[in-house]
Amino acid sequence: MSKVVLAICFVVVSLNSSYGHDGLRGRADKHAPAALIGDHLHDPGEWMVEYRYMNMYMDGNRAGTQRLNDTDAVAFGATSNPVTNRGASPTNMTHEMHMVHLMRGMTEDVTFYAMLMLPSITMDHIRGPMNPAGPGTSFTTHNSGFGDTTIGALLRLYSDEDDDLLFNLGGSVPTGDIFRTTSIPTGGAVEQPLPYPMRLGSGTFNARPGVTWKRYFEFGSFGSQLQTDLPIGRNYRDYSVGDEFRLNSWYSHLVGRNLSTSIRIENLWRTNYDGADPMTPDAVISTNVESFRGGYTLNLGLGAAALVSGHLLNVEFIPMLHQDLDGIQLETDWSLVASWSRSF
Ligand SMILES: [Cu+2]
Repeated sequence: MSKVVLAICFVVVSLNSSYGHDGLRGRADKHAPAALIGDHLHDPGEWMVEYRYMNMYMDGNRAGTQRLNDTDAVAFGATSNPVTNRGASPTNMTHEMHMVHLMRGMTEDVTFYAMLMLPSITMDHIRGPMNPAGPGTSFTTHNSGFGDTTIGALLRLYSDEDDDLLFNLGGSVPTGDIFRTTSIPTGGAVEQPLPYPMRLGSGTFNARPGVTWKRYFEFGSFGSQLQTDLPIGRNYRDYSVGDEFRLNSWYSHLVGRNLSTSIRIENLWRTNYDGADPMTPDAVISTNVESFRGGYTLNLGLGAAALVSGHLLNVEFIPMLHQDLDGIQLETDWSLVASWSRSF
């Protein structure tokens, strides 16, 4: 009799400790919606390779919650504190990012990961009243190359049959360039450094701790994640980018075992920059102003994921619902994230 009880206990314990590919964690909803990372572990010895593409589109300026057209954006800078947009105002921006994401399960409870970023940033502008190349004309600047590299470990805090609670011990390494110059804005008259949002990295080591909770049901899964991005100290240009806090909640609904759809709400808070790059005067353009970087954004995410013979395809469209920005900044209209991944 006691042997039977022992055998049953053994089976129950074995089932409970296999949080790997089978059962609830091997379906189309095994990863969070496409824009998120740090939500899942891998089995010991298992690798994951992912290619991910993001396109964020920003059109028009916003001061607080109020939208401003291009001429109003230039006019706003004449009386703002500090005065800005005398040289130019941004009018829209396309921020693309190619990402290569590697994960490897080290133990049952620890997965290492690294992510290489290749941003490609294009910004359109209108020239302001003090620009030697003539007010009211337009120009475009572009920057691309390596961004900052994300590395970290995901640690299991708690799991049972249908719950996972993970801690993200993550950070970033300043591999992205933060000081390139251009003479395009002034029509060749003056060489100036690219303003803050045109730069490829933060220039600092950043701590990126986060925590994720996921719960699996027969019909889908629910997840919630707090993720941060916190620069440590200042970079060699004597500034640091803002702190970032992202609070996400999502629900993924299984259409079949290999197909799911998701809905997500993201709260994003950013603080303003600290310090100042001495080569980026506030009066020239609003994207040079350290106190015009913070704000709050509420995003919606509408996603789908499909498992096709071991390949996971994950896509998400992210319209902005509400934005309240410090000073004047380009508003975010929408983002699109798509990824392919495979574990082996
Ligand atoms: Cu993975």
